[in-house]
Amino acid sequence: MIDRLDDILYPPIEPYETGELIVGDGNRIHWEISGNPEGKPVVFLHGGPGGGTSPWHRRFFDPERYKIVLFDQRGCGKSTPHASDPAADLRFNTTWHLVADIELLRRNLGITQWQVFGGSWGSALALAYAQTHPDAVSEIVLRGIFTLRRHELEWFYEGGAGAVYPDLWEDFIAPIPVLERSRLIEAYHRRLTDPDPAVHIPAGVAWSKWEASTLTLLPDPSLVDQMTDAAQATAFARIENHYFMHGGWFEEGQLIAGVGAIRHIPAVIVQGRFDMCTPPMTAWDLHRAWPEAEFVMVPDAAHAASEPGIAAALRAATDRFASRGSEPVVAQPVSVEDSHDPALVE
Ligand code: STX
Repeated sequence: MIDRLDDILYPPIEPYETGELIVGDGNRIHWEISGNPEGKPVVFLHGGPGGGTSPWHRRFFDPERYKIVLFDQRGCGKSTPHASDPAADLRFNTTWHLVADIELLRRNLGITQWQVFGGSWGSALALAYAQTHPDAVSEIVLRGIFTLRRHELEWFYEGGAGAVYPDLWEDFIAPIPVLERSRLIEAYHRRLTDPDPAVHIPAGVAWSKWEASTLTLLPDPSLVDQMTDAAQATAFARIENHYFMHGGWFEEGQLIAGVGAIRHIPAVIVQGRFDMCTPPMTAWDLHRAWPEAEFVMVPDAAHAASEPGIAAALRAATDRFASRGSEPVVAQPVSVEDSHDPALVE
């Protein structure tokens, strides 16, 4: 599927620098930088949570014009401890830990302001980060909008999307006894936290397979294979389920209610019409609350960033923003004589 993107995205590149950020609570965050060291900074926020970054994620950005930062959020990808390890403690893995990690990474890399690019869970994290640290954000590019409201979680994990994929839904509920099926996120939580691999691995694989098989408009066996590898699937399912058990540690509707803090930041919202994972209702609600952000509904796409129409819209957004200068927001000393602002004179 990704080879089909060769005409849409930038060519593959390698990072020029990588590192591990020690963020506390025993966690180490793996990060990398590619593109132009003098370019406009952008941070890529991956999905899931628990999905990790992939080399092709660098390809949404012009490597001549962007300094491209990718990192794996707590517990996944190359970050440690990996959540597939039953000893990994998820208590220190919450949205607000990740928001703090992003800010620590920005400061450690000596970046004043960066573009924030995130899809799916990455869109929720981008909104949470930008609303907490608006001065650190130059532009926002979002796709497949997900804000973890109760009805969004219920749509995908408690039955809604099963109306479109009844065959795959049967496989998703198969590990859960009939009497527990009225609360599937909780039933999965019990299995994913069970120390016995004979319990948590099949649960992790079934959870991840449901997601992997429903993200694209047309089946993508390579995505399903990659996401159902036992360690990857266990970590992904454990982290996602942990976040969803807690509603992402958001007040219901918090991310959409909070757009007032970021309305002044240039932004693009890209949404696939046939997104079964995060259906367009949420992108629409965000668009209504934030009409200043450019809104792009892709008519022939589902959820994944690898959907050709979505990838093209994302690249168009980053290309357009590449020519915006990143204005330093460091406060300049102002002397009283220079100032014509009466508030500063008094
Ligand atoms: N989870 C949606 C999400 O963020 C509810 C997501 N789903 N799969 C992915 O992300 C990857 C393809 C990045 C693994």
